[in-house]
Amino acid sequence: MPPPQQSASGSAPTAGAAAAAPAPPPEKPRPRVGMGVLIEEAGTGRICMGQRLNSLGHGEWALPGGHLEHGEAFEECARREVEEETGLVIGGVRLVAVENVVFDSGHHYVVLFMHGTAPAGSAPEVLEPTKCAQWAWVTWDELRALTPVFRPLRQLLDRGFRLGGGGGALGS
Ligand code: 8DG
Ligand code: MG
Repeated sequence: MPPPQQSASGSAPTAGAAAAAPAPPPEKPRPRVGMGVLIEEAGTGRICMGQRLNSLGHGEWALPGGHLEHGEAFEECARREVEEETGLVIGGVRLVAVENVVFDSGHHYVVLFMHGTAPAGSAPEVLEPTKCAQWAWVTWDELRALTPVFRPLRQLLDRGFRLGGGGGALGS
């Protein structure tokens, strides 16, 4: 039978030994996953746009949205962000486009664009007043003319994206 294992000094290792280990190198920054939701009002086809108060894109017009949370499905994230920010309940949620967005500030996001439908006549509410000044329903032509527009959406529009097809759905 082999002898029982022992440390060189014959005693158990102390907690101090672990503390002396070198610190791991700092992690390289990696892109985050952002989401913008094209909410279409049933019947009118208008889209919900908001004026941002967040530091990134302050004052710019953008879609409701936010960060994909750990373990979250795309559709779940879209419904959650829309409800938290506007109170709207959307259905028929699906992924319609993806953009790779590197902001001038250095932020890097892979942006998922989702589409969903809100019942006719529903009114978006400003539920996070520190993040959004106002919501507005706009036609697709009005949306294309809004300025300034948050970079992810600008990038999507510049690539020729249109609701209901055309323009391609993937950008890099
Ligand atoms: P969260 O922490 O609640 O998830 O985010 P938030 O408080 O809603 O912040 P946000 O700025 O609205 O969204 C987080 C980031 O998501 C934003 O800084 C950049 C990224 N993002 C895109 N595209 C879009 C978009 O079209 N709309 C919104 N709202 N965010 C987007 O990259
Ligand atoms: Mg948001």
